[in-house]
Amino acid sequence: MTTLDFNQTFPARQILSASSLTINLPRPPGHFYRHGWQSWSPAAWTDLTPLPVQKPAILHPMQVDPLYAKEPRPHGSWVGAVEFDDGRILLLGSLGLDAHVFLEGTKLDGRCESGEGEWLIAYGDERTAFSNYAAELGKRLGIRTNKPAPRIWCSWYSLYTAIDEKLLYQTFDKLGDLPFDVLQVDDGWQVSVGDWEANSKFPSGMQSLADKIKSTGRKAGLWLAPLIAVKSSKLFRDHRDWFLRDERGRFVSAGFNWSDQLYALDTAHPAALQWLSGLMKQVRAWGFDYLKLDFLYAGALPGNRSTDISRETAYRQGLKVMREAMGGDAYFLACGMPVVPSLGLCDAMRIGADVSAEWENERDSSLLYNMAIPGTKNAIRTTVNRLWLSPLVQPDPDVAYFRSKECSLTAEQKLLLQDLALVCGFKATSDLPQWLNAAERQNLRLFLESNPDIKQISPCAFQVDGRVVDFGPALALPEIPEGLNAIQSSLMGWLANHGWALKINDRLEKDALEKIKKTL
Ligand code: 9PG
Repeated sequence: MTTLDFNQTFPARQILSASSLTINLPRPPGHFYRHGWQSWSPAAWTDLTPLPVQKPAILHPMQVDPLYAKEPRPHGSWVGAVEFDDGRILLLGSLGLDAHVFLEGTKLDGRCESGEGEWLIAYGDERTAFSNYAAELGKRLGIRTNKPAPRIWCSWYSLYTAIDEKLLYQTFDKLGDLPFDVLQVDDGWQVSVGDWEANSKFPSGMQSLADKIKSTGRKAGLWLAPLIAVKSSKLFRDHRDWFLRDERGRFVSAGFNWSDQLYALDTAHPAALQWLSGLMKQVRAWGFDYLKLDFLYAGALPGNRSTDISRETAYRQGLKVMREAMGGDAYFLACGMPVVPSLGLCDAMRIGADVSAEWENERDSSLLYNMAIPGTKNAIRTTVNRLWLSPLVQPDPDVAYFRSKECSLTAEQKLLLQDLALVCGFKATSDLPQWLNAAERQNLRLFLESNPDIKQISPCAFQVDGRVVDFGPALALPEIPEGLNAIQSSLMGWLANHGWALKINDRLEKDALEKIKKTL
């Protein structure tokens, strides 16, 4: 246990080793930088007002670090920072895999979950402090590859799981000569979550799908969620012993999605690791060179593992095995991944929540107080607050929208998202060519061809070819529900915490999607 008293003469950076570290502040700070655990978990500067616990609890393992989901103190995974009246910040950042930072009154506390670890304490202006932190993380975990980010068309944000071979082939043809480097098939091709084989909507199989994409002159991309499975999958039925359990022997929940309960692979289990390696080799052999590996947080959930290593170490071991098996020449985008333990092993990282064709959903953001759930405002807020990761890994802000069909984003909101893609240097869309009018298709082409000059002017404002783009106004937090809204919020939280309610919601979304699909 190490204790320090903060004073104005603190060095710009110092590194210490400690299992727990407390910095006494002279008075409570104005703001705290919260850093969420995985891609979708919110990252934001907040004041010190306690925030409501995000709802529904059934999604905690899938959206935040479940160990800290109900933490009443301001909290950050690996890193936290406080801002003083003069605008300077004090950052406390772990250089290990398993630490958390809390603010309790005037104490900034860092805690390792197991054993001792190194810490960086940085004091000064925000951009310098975070860039010092990134540099130290990079020295220990590795920095970004020099592979340029490909320009991607991804099937998710238009067709969702309603993809099939015929529709995708048609879409690939209609993309014509739009300058994409990768056509990426997202969720919906697999037999089941856990069984990574082509389902009946892809009768020609996965190799043909990759061949079709390659015949258009692009690389083939594929989405998989290798660290989770549903109970009905063959993987789960055949290998129950590969799945993570709690101290009472019950399977650990990895959240709820696809109208089903999710379970987590134990990446400390040698046979599970071997299976992961085989899966990556299989996908490469089909011809996919761009892999979006998703729901990766599951590998780092708390539980009893088959060998006695920390959850983050077990996760990193699983990720290493997959990286080695896919080969260094594959482009690896990590998604839904715990941030720090993934550094140095992937080419790109999704650093925010999913976007959606809607700016903000009142029910989700305010009533459920859920900043991890898909929504463009949630995505922008977290991504902008994680841009300090850029020197370490290619940031993925998720797709941009150009269409007006099936999209309620205003022109300004679409432009903000496009500008964020330019700032990140990662360009992707899911817009169906069938949905774009001539002007929108031309905008998309110009976006894909552009190579703007980007200059950062403050933590959340940039010059893009001389034009000022300020993300600041988009970073506000949702309103905390009060009075009648608080009652409605409790009710909604209770309802959304039930599998049957989520299933009804999924059914309604699926029906709406089928209707849309019929118009294509
Ligand atoms: C496929 C999708 C897409 C997408 C991924 C991921 O918190 N949530 O409820 C939540 C659900 C789904 C989700 C993200 C968050 O989407 O980010 O790009 O690949 O899976 O199922």
